[in-house]
Amino acid sequence: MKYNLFDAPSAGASDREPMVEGAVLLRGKALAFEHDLFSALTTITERAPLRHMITPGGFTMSVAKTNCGRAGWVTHRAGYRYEAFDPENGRQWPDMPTAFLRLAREAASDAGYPDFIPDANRYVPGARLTLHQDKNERDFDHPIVSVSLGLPAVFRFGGLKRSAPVAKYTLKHGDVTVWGGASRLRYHGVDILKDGEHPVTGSVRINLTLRRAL
Ligand code: MD6
Ligand code: FE
Repeated sequence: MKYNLFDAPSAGASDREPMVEGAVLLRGKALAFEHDLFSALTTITERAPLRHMITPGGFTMSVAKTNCGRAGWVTHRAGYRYEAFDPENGRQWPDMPTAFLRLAREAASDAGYPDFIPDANRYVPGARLTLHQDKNERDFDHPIVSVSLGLPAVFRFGGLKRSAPVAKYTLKHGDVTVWGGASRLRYHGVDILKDGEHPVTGSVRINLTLRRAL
């Protein structure tokens, strides 16, 4: 097909990078929400501090996590699960902030998943995440919306088997990835974070993973 001015992607559309069927990378999508996201994060971590969870196998996770919303992801001797209460203090997780809800909904809808309402999230300064599937949620019809803030990280996006080849994407401050549909159970991970200094977050990367858990 002949390419002309009228087929050229608009400024907005060019910020949308398809990854594989069902998955897109929305560059800079979170920037408009930056201020509200960070003030909400402060409120959450005051009530539910970041902590290094212990895996069922007895290892301390290099990533520090916390949760908000009705369902918080926790590790447990028997595995991983979502729970309404913070095991550290027995209180409910802090409410899901409106800014998280709005961003999750907008990003999911940009990616072709309308009416997405997240009810759990966790966020993680530093460290690395080995290749894994997000599969502790009840219903895989809902996509995962993942927001990157602060230092850049190399995100690996693989296939439905751990051994499948992976594509690598450098995720920067404000980038949002959405994966659902045919890509919902793809293996993914984050390489060891390189040292650096970001004007907004300092020496860390923060990731908000917004999902419908229940
Ligand atoms: C990321 N995060 O940090 C990708 N998955 O860009 C994840 O894959 C992830 O942060 C499950 C739970 C928390 C996460
Ligand atoms: Fe994940």
